[in-house]
Amino acid sequence: MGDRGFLDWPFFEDRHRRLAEALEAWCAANRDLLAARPASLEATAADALCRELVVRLGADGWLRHCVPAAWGGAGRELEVRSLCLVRETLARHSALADFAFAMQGLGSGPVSLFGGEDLRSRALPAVARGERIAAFALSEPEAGSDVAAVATTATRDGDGFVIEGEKTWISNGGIADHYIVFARTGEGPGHRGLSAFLVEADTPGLEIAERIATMAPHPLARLGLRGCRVPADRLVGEPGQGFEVAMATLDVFRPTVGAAALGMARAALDAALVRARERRLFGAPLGDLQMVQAKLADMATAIDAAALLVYRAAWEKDRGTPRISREASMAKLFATEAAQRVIDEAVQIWGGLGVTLGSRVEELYREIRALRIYEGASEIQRVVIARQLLKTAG
Ligand code: COS
Repeated sequence: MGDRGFLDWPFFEDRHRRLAEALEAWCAANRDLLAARPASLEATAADALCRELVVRLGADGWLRHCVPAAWGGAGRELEVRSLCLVRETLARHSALADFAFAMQGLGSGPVSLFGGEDLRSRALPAVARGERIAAFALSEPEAGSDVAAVATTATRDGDGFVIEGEKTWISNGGIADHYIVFARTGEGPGHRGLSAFLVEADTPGLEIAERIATMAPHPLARLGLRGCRVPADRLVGEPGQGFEVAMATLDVFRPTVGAAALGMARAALDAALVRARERRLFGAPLGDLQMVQAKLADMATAIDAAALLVYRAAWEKDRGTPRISREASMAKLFATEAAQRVIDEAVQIWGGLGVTLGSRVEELYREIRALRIYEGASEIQRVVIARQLLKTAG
């Protein structure tokens, strides 16, 4: 199971340790579900498994960590340490289980953080039970990293809004029951003129224009929004508050991406240690070679450093710091980049078997890659960190 010593760190309380232990036991009891993989690299290959994971994670109470207690959740507020522990643990066993969990959080986070009472009651309890699949629709063909450039429009029309535009690389696209859509409402220029809406998947005018296949299959799509009419009560937050809704949601969820990377890196180190002890080379275990020892030492050090940054960011948010953009960006940047290197070294230690399709480290090698891109590419995290440094230095 690898090193669990980090749970003794002062970032955690006993309830976090109990959570990690209980989820580990659940993972052991659900080994077959977590070992299941999509049958192919087709764009829709992961849909059925993803749906099943949402149902099971919901039925067994894990999705309660994605919403606040007043709407069927576990904690009074979204608790970043719990989100991180769940993502780290699930990702160590199954990237798709982690994905299914994470999207319930990201795709409902704007409603938890900014939604009115009615919207929260409409969406959150069902998300927590795994009866409503959630999605976060921010990126567009010409606006992924530059959120202020969102071109999709939402125009006032009577007592509602009409949305026109296109969204792409939308996780859970094709299987979601609702999408949190960010669109331009024009209260001001650039980032000052965006708003967020909860759009039900069956709203006329919302179409799945294309399903997108990736190197590590999960449900993903391009959406068309053509004359898509939504009532005004589906606004998440105030008109013109959309940029802040997106950024504040990402502040909560970026550390959790780091946590997922951490889980995958731990899985890779565990696999590398098995190989280093069992494989014999030049008449001795592979792990007797100093070059292999150096790799293992660097992998373990990177994992601890990533864990410190991830749980520092989570703890900082949980103790009430309103903006943790710098800490969240550092956690995501470092943990995802480190995990990529750790997994690459695990592939190297496994040699030919490491690149053989279907081996655990080959799978991790494909699965980690997107984490350096989604929810803000590594380059964007560096922008956030550097801007804050320059601002505070001034
Ligand atoms: N919480 C609340 N407000 C925030 C915020 C946060 N975390 N981050 C920024 N803001 C506010 C700023 O304070 C600023 O407010 P004022 O207008 O009052 O000054 C405003 O939002 C604009 O901020 P900024 O000037 O930093 O905006 P930019 O347009 O320069 O964009 C980046 C900043 C690039 C960091 C942002 O667009 C970003 O994070 N991009 C990546 C998005 C992403 O993750 N995409 C992937 C899609 S989701 S899978």
